[in-house]
Amino acid sequence: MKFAATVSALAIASQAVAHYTFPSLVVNGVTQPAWQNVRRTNNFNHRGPVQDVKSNDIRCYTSETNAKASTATVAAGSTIGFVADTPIYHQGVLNVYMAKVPSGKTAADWDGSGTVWFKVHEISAKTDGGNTITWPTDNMGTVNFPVPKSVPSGEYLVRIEHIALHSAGSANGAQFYISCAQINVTGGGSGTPGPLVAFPGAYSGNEPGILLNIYYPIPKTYIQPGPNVWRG
Ligand SMILES: *[C@@H]1O[C@H](CO)[C@@H](O)[C@H](O)[C@H]1NC(C)=O
Ligand SMILES: [Cu+2]
Repeated sequence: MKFAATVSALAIASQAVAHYTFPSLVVNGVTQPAWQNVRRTNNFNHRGPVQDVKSNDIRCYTSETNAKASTATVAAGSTIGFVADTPIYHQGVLNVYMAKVPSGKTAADWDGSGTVWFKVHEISAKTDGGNTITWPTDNMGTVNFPVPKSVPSGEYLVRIEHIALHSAGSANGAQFYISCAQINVTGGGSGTPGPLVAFPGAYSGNEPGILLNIYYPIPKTYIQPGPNVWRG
């Protein structure tokens, strides 16, 4: 009995601290050092989430660090990725967005404001009409995705978000684990990425994929937050 009580106390403690960040970019198959190409986020120590979708931290979560990173060169059409410091722990879904740096700015000095972000990747929940809901991001340590082949060449911010939904049944309960990388795309095309959204602005917090109880009743379907993926 004593042993069981200790084990469950430990399980609760590890649940409380088991947050995560996405500090590393994968470029040409090589995982770069933490916070080299990714702007160091406010939560680099405590690793807690953003829960206010209307705050500026919903964009890159750098209001306290004001961090800049070094810009990685990547070819259009190639695969890049983010690596989590701890495999994704909470049940949830994932999106990756990009935003082109406006002329006159660099990825290192641009804040990503404006209606400029398009989605390039998503990993949603799997549902079957109400019997089960499963989470393909569970235990994922690396999130790979293609830089669309026809994206115009130039510098971009790349923003990953994992939306943890275990407490999403009440307002501001969903937890956003976010970071932004800086890349320079070479060999791009003449595509027109879209639809474009702003952060904050993309989410109201009331979306059926953000404000929901994932446990009971089991959702019949799941609607991924944000615009459709632009594939170039
Ligand atoms: C981005 O790539 C272009 C083309 O190779 C190069 O001219 C430019 O200097 C690069 N910029 C950065 C910040 O790496
Ligand atoms: Cu957590």
